[in-house]
Amino acid sequence: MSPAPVIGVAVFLLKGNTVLLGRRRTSIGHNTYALPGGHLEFGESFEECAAREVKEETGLDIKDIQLLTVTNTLFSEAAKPLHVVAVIMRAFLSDPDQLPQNMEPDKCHGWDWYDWTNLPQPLFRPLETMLQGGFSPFPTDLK
Ligand code: 8DG
Ligand code: MG
Ligand code: MG
Repeated sequence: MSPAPVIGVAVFLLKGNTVLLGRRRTSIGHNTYALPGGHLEFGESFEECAAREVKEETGLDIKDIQLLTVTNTLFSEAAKPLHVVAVIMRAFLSDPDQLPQNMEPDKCHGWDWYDWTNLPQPLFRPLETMLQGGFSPFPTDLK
């Protein structure tokens, strides 16, 4: 029997016209640039999961956490095929001077801010698909 779809939560952490991305060191999407995020735990709200995963992975504290959209991705080519519905959130730094740290170096090569008009390649496939569809995480008053 196929495994059930899982629920991910990923966060567009915005700073000016940049977003925080990290290059993955994981079987799914190895070496691609992805948002911080992880899997929803039992009983968590999307906002709680976003804040927890960003803190666990980058050490950063975030505020103004909002739901943006969802993605639906099948990684059928993976050694263990995965179907993930990712809840995509937006947030901002609680303290604009706080610097990202690579808290899980076994899972990520490191975090950095990337200009929205000059994103690194290759992007994690769910992210690439969103952007190809014209998605922007920026509030209209910041565009
Ligand atoms: P956890 O054990 O800490 O809960 O999970 P993780 O190791 O941090 O999980 P992850 O692979 O970073 O991400 C969670 C799920 O969300 C995973 O199945 C893939 C999916 N996902 C997307 N888009 C993105 C994205 O841009 N960033 C991240 N981190 N995950 C994403 O569909
Ligand atoms: Mg995680
Ligand atoms: Mg993660």
